Amino acid sequence: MRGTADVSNSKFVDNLLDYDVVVIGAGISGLYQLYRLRKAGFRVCILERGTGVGGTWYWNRYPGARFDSESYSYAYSFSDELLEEWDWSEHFASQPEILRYLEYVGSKFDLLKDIKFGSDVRSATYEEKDKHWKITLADGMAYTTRMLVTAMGVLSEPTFPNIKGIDSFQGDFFHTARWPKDPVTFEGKDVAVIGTGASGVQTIQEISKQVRHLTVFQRRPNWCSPLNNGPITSSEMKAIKSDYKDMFARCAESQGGFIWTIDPRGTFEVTPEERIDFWETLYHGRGMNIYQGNFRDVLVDSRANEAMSDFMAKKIRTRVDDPEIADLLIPKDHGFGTRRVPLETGYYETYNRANVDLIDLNKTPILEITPEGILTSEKEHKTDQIIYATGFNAITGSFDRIDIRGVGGLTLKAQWDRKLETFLAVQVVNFPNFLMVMGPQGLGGNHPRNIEYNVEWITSLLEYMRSENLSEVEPTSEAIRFWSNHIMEKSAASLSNKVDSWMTGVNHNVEGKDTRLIGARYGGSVQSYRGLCDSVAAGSYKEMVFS
Ligand code: N01
Repeated sequence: MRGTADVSNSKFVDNLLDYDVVVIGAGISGLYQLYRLRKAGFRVCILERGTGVGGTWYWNRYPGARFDSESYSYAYSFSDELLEEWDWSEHFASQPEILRYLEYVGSKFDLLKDIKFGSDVRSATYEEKDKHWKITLADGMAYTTRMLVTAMGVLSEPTFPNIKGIDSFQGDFFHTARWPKDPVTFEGKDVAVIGTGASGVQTIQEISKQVRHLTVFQRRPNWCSPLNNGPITSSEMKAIKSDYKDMFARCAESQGGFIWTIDPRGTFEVTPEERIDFWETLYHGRGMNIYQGNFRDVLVDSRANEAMSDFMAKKIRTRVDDPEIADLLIPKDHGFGTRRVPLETGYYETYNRANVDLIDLNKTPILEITPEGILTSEKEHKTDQIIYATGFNAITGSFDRIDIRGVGGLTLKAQWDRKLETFLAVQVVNFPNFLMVMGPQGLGGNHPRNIEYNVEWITSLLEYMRSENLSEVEPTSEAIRFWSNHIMEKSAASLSNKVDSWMTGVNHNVEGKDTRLIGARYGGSVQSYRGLCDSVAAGSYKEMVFS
């Protein structure tokens, strides 16, 4: 225990504090965390930087933004009433529909009254003597709270490329993750897009139909696979509703929390004809089945991965008319599924359009952004607008922008710069009463499924502390070591750990993030993660120190 073990006098609820719990972020995580904690009787509020709910789906309102997991599997499951009331219009809902859904959730559960919008949290300091957090906003407002829960998302700090002259551009420019609320007009415009990750792909395929001319600046192509979206008829929605219970159970049993389950067969355990037939079925099936429902060895065995990548390369060649352009769109530096697979609708055919050009930045790198466009080593590409689809300071970026100080004034950034370590992706040593929904070293996969689990686990911990009259919690160093080792074991086999991507913590636009961070995410299955978290709770949290 830290300090005086005056357990008998300490109470979780301290009326001198503004809150029992402050949650940062009103996205899918924060909204549910607020709902749960309020239901459990805690004094809780959300501090949210935006002016509305939605988090990811509030900020990423770029053209073409939509779910690429099935809408019904990627929404909340906690309320039967909500499941019954809400009808999805498409298998993969677009951003406006998703935002409407989250706004509906906010109103239905009367959450808005406890959300302080426009709250840009700049610092959070743990005041050891009083065992509470002091949180300060950009406008100078300050709050005190016993517990601080971050619900800030894994991908919420957008990054612009560090290219010379970026501020000199005189036209309109946008980042996909900071898209304006007012409509942007593309008609009659020459537009440049930098970045070909999942956001770039969705944007490019959408706006290519509207712009006068589109120039795509590609550094590394990704393996994209068809989304195969479609409307949901009322009878389909009825069937989906009647299957919700089983569907969520299937998600909980899958590797990543998706409705797709990895096929137990090995790639070379079937005949070549069966293999191709299977891949054809996946390619023409919906969403992530090709990524999450493929042969068991595709993401862990190089030979299997190469065969799958060859299949995907052939698909690109058949869909893109110009063989040289097709070749540019085929990844050479990584195999299928080792970086996040963007899901597309006519993306490859975009490059058959007369108004679209693809620039290979490996051959002709960008030298600078000029007032009128983008200067590569070959020429200046004049343009009216630039769209940066250049990704995020992922995983730790949302923490880095806040001055978070734990025991002895140590900053979280300094601690994580030395070594990224957490316990169960929820807690950090030296940072008492600090809890994270979907923190670093946590599960990727189907976020809403994992968010709901995380939120419920955190709520149970706080209820336990209240019932035991405990006012402070922190993980032990042994627990942290255990989790780090466990992360390494679980990630060892995955081919994606050998590849640079946001999932391995790499972002060349952010100082200090240019090397792979093995263990930034949990490589085990949903069951394995939940099993461990459940056993910690069942064992009365003996991996933590309380006071
Ligand atoms: O970001 P990214 P994103 N010069 O980091 C390029 C989720 N998501 O926003 O690959 C030139 O993947 C960079 O090039 P390279 C999903 O999990 C979900 O697209 O580093 N180019 C890359 O092409 C996804 O994985 C949905 O060589 C530069 C791109 O910018 C995650 O969000 C939709 C550059 C960044 O790609 C992130 O996706 C969208 C530079 N200086 C996203 N810097 C759903 O549908 C960067 N790039 C749910």
